[in-house]
Amino acid sequence: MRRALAVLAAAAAALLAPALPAHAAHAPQAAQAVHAAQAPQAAEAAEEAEEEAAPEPGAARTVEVADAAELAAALAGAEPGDTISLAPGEYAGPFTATASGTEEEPITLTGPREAVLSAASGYGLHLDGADHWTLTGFTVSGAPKGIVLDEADHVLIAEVEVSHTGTEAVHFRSGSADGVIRDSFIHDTGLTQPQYGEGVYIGSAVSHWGDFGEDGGTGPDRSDRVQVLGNTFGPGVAAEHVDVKEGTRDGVLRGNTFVGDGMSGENYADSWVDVKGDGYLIESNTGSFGGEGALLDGYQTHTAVEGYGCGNTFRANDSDLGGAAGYAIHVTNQSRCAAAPQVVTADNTVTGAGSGLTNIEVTPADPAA
Ligand SMILES: [Ca+2]
Ligand SMILES: [Ca+2]
Repeated sequence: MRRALAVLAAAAAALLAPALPAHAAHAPQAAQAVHAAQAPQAAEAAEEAEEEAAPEPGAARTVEVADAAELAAALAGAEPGDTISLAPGEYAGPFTATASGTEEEPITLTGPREAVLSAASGYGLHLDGADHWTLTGFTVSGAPKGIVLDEADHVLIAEVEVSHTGTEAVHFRSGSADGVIRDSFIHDTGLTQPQYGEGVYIGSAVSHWGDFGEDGGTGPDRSDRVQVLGNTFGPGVAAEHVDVKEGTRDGVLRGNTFVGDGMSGENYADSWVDVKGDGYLIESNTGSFGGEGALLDGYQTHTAVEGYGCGNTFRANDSDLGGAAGYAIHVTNQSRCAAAPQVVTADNTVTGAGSGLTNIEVTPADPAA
């Protein structure tokens, strides 16, 4: 309603606008009179009306939706503090949100696992410039891409299930910083393009910085400080479970479970995690492999762009490579990281790896950690 009024007001303003400069130029007295009439009582009244229109703290709305049209309308009309609540059922998308919440009043989209978003084309759910959202509980299944964030900061994704995607399941892109995905279940990805079937994709490859990078595409995609916590990946994740792209930094991967069966091996996708960003902490994750697929190593680090892919720390990860030929933690670029070497501490464990724990010197575990 408010949106419709705003559109009408904008249309009216557009119609009147051409007349205003002439009016003001040729009738200074009239303009002055209008100004005098409006101030100060009218201005005060307008201010009061504005205050009344703003949602009161604690008076947040809950919008119940039960079909695709209602969900699309709720997303389009979302305001800070809203909770959009999905009933169990099928929601055929694609769906997009562009409104932002605030730090104090995020916008929440929530539902049970039996609320299933899908899309024949595009993304199951696209947060496009939509900051401060919380996504909880529901499922995205059967979409070319699952959940995609562009320029969407401070988004929390919790306890969702994402599966049966054509390419990647969840993508933090176009400088979508300070996001968290936790306690979620991601499996059966890359059904149409296994080489791009990542579980969680952080940032963009250098070949896509032109589309998604900072400074008009001349710099990296700074989807920084993303935290991936306590999720279960696989089986059936066709590319890396977490692909950390060059130019991103300071994220955390902690407490995740990686089940490597179903990895395609295409486009070098042959490890649970691939780290090409900087300053990541990869800690207390558990990985396994039952022999179905192309897993080579558990974790790999790479320098995809000179100067990136360094200063990452691997701590207390347990890796069962199920007879795969590689390392639990394969640091391929230590010689290019003299200023900020990768660190692999002695409390990482490995079984079933043809080459052992790691190819670099292990650092004593911090007894305080
Ligand atoms: Ca990849
Ligand atoms: Ca690889």
